[in-house]
Amino acid sequence: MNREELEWCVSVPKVELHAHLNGSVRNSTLFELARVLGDKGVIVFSDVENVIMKDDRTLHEVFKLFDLIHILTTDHSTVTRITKEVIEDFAAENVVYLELRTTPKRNDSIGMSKRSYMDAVMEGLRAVSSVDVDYSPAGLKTNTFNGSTRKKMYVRFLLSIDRRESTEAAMETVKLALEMRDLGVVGIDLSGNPIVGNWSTFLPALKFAKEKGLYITLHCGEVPNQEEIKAMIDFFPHRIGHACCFDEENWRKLKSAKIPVEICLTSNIRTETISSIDIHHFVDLYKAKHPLVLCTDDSGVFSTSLSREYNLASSSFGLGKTEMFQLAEIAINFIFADDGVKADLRATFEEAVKKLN
Ligand code: 6MZ
Repeated sequence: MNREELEWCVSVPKVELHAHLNGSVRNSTLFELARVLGDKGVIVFSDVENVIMKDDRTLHEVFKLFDLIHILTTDHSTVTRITKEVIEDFAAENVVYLELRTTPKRNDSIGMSKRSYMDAVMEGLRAVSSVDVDYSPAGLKTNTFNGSTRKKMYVRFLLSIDRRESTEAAMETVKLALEMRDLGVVGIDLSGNPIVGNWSTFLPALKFAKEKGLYITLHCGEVPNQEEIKAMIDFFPHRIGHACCFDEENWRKLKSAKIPVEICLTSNIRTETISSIDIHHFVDLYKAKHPLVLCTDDSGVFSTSLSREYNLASSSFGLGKTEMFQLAEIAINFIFADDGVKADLRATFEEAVKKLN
């Protein structure tokens, strides 16, 4: 990786639309948490260390890793800590608009409800100190914003439904999202192990969310389940993630529906969902001018960053600086926020282009 090119990618303002909170935790934080639980005898530290350090994982192994990460992170104070760190890490990458997604978790044994989990997330957001964060759709709530000249970042939340969940649990997540709208929750994501669960289980909750005006993004086509892919496109979500294993017919459908695709290059390669970067569907979508946005997915788990994803796209697909800047800027069109936010972001990019040239 060329250092000068990577630094340039860092300096470009960027929009991140597909980042899972627990997949974006720093390795150093995971080790620290594992050490504490190891000392308490809850886990064996060396086992955890080996699992976290492993570089290439199949998609199946990734979900086993998430179960481990959740053991380390799922109490209120840790959720607050990782939220603060993850937002600050994205800010350091020059991400000017972040949609962070997470699965609200209920754990009766520690008195955690989906709501209290999200309250802990919100506390983490309010604790961010390296940048001013605008997190309210009404533009009213910020951490320190007024009159400040510090760097500013927009943060919005998507609540994830895990494919292991029941219809009732999915519905609870949607109701929670509606309750938390003025705290920056803008939509719903469907994620989790793609070989688990059925589309029909989640459809009632997703339909309800859409009717109530929440934005919807779906993990779609991480495995070649063409029937599900077709049903998902017919649902017409506002965006989809991945889109790796489409047959020709579904590919045509996606393109004519013009549903924006969140592309996660490193994640797809590391999990072997796509066998090699030079056959990645980014190229086809990019050439067709299909709406797409580069994203990290799980920057901690896959040891990447948004700048690295841009750098990888540039080196793999031969895109120059003008194309890369345009790619970053065009992502504004696909965010789940109002025209005021979009206009403000466009102004940020206009300023940046003057400095970069
Ligand atoms: C599908 C994924 C994922 O929600 O606990 N998640 N789901 N495909 C992926 N690609 C590799 N990466 C992450 O963050 C972790 C959760 O996000 C989903 C999984 O459900 C995982 O448990 P949160 O913050």
